[in-house]
Amino acid sequence: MRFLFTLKLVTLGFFLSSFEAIAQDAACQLTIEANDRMQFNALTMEAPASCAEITVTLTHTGQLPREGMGHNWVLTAAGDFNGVANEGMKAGLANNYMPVGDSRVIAGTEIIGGGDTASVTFSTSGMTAGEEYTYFCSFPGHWGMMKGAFKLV
Ligand SMILES: [Cu+2]
Repeated sequence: MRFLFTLKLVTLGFFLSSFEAIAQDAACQLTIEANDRMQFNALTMEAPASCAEITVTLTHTGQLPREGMGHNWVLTAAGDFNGVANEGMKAGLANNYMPVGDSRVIAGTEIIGGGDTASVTFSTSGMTAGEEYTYFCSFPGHWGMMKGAFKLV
């Protein structure tokens, strides 16, 4: 009888912890949209600091092609944003307007056009909870409007 009871508790604990793991996993999956009016649909994004990895999925809800109204989602430390944005412009569309091999780029998706989706998964190991990071679209001229604050909370 006692054995059965213990077994049930262990089973319950197992289910609870797998439920927590699933909930935790879902909280580490973020989505954001960009449109033909050069806008993201969110000015801030956050994820739990307990996420070892975060996946961000960007959907371009517009119709314009990537050459004219392409968007991506790039993450840097707030202080690195300007430099990365400017150097990204020189890197060109072939490099998704991101400086190649630049360690200041924490994460970045490819540039997509209307109707497309892109995602990126990155490790949070070098990031600090509570610190402000900047996400932006590195397509030339877009980051004035298309940027926001990212935090691990
Ligand atoms: Cu853009």
